[in-house]
Amino acid sequence: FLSTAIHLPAQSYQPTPENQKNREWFQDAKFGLFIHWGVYSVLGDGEWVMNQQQIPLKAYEKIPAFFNPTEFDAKAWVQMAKAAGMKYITITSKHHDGFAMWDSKVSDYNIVKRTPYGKDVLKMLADECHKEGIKLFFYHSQLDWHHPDYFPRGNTGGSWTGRPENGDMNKYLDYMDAQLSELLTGYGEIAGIWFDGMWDKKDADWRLQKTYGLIHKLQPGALVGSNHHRTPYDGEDFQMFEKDLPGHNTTGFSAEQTVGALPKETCETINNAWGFNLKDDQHKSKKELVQYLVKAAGYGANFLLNVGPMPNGKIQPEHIASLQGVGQWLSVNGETVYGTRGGPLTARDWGVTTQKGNKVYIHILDWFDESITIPAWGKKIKSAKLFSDKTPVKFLENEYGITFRIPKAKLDDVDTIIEVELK
Ligand code: FHN
Repeated sequence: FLSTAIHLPAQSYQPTPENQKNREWFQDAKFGLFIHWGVYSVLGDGEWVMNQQQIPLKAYEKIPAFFNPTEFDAKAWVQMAKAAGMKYITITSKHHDGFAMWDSKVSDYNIVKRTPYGKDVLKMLADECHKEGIKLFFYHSQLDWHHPDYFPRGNTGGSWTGRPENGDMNKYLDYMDAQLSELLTGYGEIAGIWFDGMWDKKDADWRLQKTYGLIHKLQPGALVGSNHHRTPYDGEDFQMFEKDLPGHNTTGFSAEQTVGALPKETCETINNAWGFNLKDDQHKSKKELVQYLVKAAGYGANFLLNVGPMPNGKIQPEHIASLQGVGQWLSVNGETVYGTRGGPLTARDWGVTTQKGNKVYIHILDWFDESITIPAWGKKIKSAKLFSDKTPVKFLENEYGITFRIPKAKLDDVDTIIEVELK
């Protein structure tokens, strides 16, 4: 996975006005639902199960026959996302196992042809999203453990796979482009394509310009992003930081800073796994989720929060409950997150700032004292109050910074928000 390569892209791509408008929408939206769902869910051991349990291709191909998500209800998923305060959904159209979750015409290795369920879940979800004003992105894996021409396979190959040991990358990329064309022509407006997996073959020619050009030709407004852990390539519309606040690089991935300030997104999962994992009970608390969202906003990034639905099509009840908790918090405090941009102060140990017009929201996430002094940011303050109940907050500006005084009883364990109006 590791890559430290820095490349200087030739910036020839010019986003259309429609695309630029969508970039603004994206940055305002702040919160999205990430969904890892595929035939791997049947085994309840995450989306890497084929690789981690070393299941040969021929054996893995038997799994779709057991995938019958009769409880899948697109409406329930979309309502859950809305109740959580999420503005978009990013779902796995195809993960690394190569299985298409839609009615692909260029491969019968898909949900309609190979499962007893036999229905196109992406179509159902797209229709419901469009009806409900939720935007839909497709996560699409470039790495493919099924297509015979995907070779060599970097650190994910091996003789146990039972796959051919050679292949024509161009043929594979033609296939990938054909599948992307299906997704961008048969499912109405698509908000964007979220790529993942080119880290598997770092030195291959991925023909990115051809693929990105195709996407922008078919849907000029669609935002292209890729989880390649590198500086963005020409033709990308947003930058991803997997499991990392922008620039933090805590997971060992190279999260280089943006060249040319693209909108940013960070993704994290609600427990430890991306795809459904029976043994995973490391569920994040409402507080952790809210604070991650707020921190991301302070960094000017969206938060894409993942759930891995069960093979029956339902989402784990404990995840629904935490999402509802975040939604309740946002229904009260959303004004300090949605439509904001990263605030005038970069992140601090105690929290972050967000900004909208002449208002700055100081989010105190980790602080226990009655007064807090923060660095001044060059603009004079007109007024300060607690966002929660509008109680005026006393403040003092001097050469050491700005000191705010908040009665102890008003400190909120999740987020104490001071709303500051600038002069
Ligand atoms: O390998 C994948 C993983 O399964 C999952 O999809 C995450 C989501 O960001 N991305 C990958 C690794 O970078």
